[in-house]
Amino acid sequence: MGFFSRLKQGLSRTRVNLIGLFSGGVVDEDFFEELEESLIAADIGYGPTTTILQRLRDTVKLKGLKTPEQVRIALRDELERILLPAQQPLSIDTAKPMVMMMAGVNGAGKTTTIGKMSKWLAAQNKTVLLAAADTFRAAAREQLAVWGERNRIEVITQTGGDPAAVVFDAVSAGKARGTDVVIADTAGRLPTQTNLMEELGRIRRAQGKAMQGAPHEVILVVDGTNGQNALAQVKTFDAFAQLTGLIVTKLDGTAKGGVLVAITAARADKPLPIYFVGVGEQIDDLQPFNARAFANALVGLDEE
Ligand SMILES: Nc1nc2c(ncn2[C@@H]2O[C@H](COP(=O)(O)OP(=O)(O)O)[C@@H](O)[C@H]2O)c(=O)[nH]1
Ligand SMILES: [Mg+2]
Repeated sequence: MGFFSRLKQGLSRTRVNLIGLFSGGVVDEDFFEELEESLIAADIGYGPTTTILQRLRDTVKLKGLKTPEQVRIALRDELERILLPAQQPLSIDTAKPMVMMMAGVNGAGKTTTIGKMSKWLAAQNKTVLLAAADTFRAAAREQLAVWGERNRIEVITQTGGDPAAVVFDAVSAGKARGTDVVIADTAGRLPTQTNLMEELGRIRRAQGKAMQGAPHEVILVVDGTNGQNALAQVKTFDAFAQLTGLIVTKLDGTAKGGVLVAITAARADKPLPIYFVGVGEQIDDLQPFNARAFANALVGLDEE
């Protein structure tokens, strides 16, 4: 199955809601009410939903749209418009090494995503060094080591070490060796765990001590099934670690997808790139985010 079909399948919860709505009938007040409920149920959130509906009503009037199918396309255009600022490619040639730090709650998919990214980078002939700065659990180090082996990439680790020391070593080694990209894995933490959130700042600064300007990217990995909770994660991780981008995982599961719209709408004044989306546990299940493909999948339209 191709990436787009998997994404569409992943977002089936949302689609089922919306598709039922678009399968017939007339565009009347009941239609808009149902659409409102569906958008909120898809994790888009109350504020963005209100804005979307207002603009859709205007478009319906202005263009004289009559059928739900026409509204479906107008909704797709509206979702694409909101999502477009988040479509920005990850540039890896801005520094050498380009240093990337991954953060997020436990189980978000940080380590898996690093594995997938390593393969993606290797495919572009980039050399990669991984820093196992999730020093809390031995299993976490081993998990990263396995991904490293699979991609023939070295992992800098330290048994029971201090995560700040691990990233310092890794960035220094990357600099000395002329590595293209250094990726630091970090332990999962909740926005409410203030000490751990502050530690993230410390890990961040240790990279800057090893190389001026590092880390060049601080990426929050968000579990797409976390719904509106993802908004709180973005806010707190940004406050403590100055995020430069997002990766949203697990869009192949029960995720309702609308959270990407909610996040992007909330950050309209300061757009945060969504570099990649994860659509499975396999190494190829990571793809650059595309606003139009995503909007199409959300409303159940085939790719154009
Ligand atoms: N279905 C699905 N599972 C994923 C995806 N990304 C990660 N996972 C799974 O989520 C679980 C936690 O992932 P892990 O990388 O260990 O999370 P971490 O704690 O943030 O490092 C593992 O079982 C992964 O296989 C994804 O895109 N789709
Ligand atoms: Mg991990």
